[in-house]
Amino acid sequence: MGKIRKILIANRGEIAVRVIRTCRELGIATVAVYSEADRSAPHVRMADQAFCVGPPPSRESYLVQERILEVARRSGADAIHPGYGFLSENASFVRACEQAGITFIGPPASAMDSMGEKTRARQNMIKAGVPVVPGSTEPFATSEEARDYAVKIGFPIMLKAAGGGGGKGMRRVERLEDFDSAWRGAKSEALNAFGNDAVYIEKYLEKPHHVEIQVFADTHGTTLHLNERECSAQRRHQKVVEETPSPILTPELRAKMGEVAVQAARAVNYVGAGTVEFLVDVHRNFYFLEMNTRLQVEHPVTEWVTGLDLVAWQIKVAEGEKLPLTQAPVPNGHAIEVRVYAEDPARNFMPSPGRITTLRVPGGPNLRDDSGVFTGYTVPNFYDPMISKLSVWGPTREEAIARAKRALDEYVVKGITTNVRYLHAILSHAEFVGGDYDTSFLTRGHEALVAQAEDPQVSEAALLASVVYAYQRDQKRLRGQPADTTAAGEAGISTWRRALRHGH
Ligand code: MV4
Repeated sequence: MGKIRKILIANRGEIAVRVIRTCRELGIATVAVYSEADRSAPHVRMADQAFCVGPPPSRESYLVQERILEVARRSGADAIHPGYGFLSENASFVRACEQAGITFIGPPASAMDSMGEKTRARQNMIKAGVPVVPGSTEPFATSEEARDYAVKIGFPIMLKAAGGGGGKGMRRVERLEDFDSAWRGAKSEALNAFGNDAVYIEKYLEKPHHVEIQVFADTHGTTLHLNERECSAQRRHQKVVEETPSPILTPELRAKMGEVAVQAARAVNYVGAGTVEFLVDVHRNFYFLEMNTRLQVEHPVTEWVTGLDLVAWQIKVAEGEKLPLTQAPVPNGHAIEVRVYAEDPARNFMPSPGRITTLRVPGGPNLRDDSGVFTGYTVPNFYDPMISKLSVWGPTREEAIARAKRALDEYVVKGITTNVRYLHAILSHAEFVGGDYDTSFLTRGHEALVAQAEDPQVSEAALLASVVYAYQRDQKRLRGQPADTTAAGEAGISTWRRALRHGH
């Protein structure tokens, strides 16, 4: 507690840059850590000091607690901001910081313990009166017991790893005949991913929405929520597009879910920024899924509609300040974030690391580019290939979608392949535009979205036809005659004008 003067950012990429920016605004000095693959990374250039913490693999650098703490001590940092991923939800790291007398900017270790394991979290939430997906609260000792329980609650069911999240060790089981092989599969995958083969059972929810509530708590007894984020546009359990408000929430449901999320946070004595994830079913029942005890990737959309700097408030709460509000703010307008990845949608989203030879990022009003790259930068292949987050604000959802599409059109990235066109295709898809898209949207829409993401192939004949069309149209206009335009003709023109802008 007390004023923080120097923060070590135990992360890389766009989130390290994001945290450094706020520190600079608050007059707080910054210390970057980096692996040998990140010597020329933007966060290293932006921080006041930077220290190498090891070779490229994160297990040998960003994840080595002792190295990070040693840099904190050596540089005189009085606090550590963990970002997301890496050590951000590691309770033993929080305890090590405490022992070293360094403030961990995040919740107490005890809150992480309460939420870390899924079966424990479910038990704690039931005690707190928070609705959880119907199912067991303990892992099963034998496949026989598990099978009996599945029969009791009825198929389809979901086998889930108690130790983890993110879809690993998860199996949907439709019929009794499939149970035993699914059980073995879930167990071995769980053991592999989390070193823990404990598996429990939930009732399977059909086509749920993923809606999460941002919560915030200070050390003076205020715990509030900052509304929701709709995160149903996911691919293989990776979020691709996030927005707020959720198009499917009514003010009543928002208030109810917000209240329950605050209850969840209070039950574990939460402090700082956290997120309570819910599944919302077709009847708009909602169920606790898990709590993320960190700042999330998609926090900018919440910042857009609340006007708050969440990183600034994480720091101020860690300094012992009181939150500036005591109740959930009414969301102002609409915000959308898309995640720009160095990956190739046409090649099954294979990562596409390499040197960025040209980079032009979108600009203009109510638009934010949280980026961790620059022209000439080489995207290393050791880490998550997300290179930037584009987020926009608009008074309405419609305007926000139009702005996001306009912004994506302005991107020029050469040297590597990105998912920019794929993102544009999502924002143009009728189901997304309609607003009621569930977690199966990107799987169901896969073919169409990937096809649309292909660079338009302009044949020479089509190009010539389009030029003739444009010439005749413009000649008529110049003579003051009405030009009889056609939709196909106009579309042809925008196709090659767009190709020209992008330097094809
Ligand atoms: C579920 C579910 C349906 N029923 N649980 C996927 C990741 C993990 N965090 C929870 N997940 C799911 N759990 C029950 N009982 C469907 C999913 C799910 C999903 C959830 C959120 C976002 C995207 C998803 C995509 C597929 C499945």
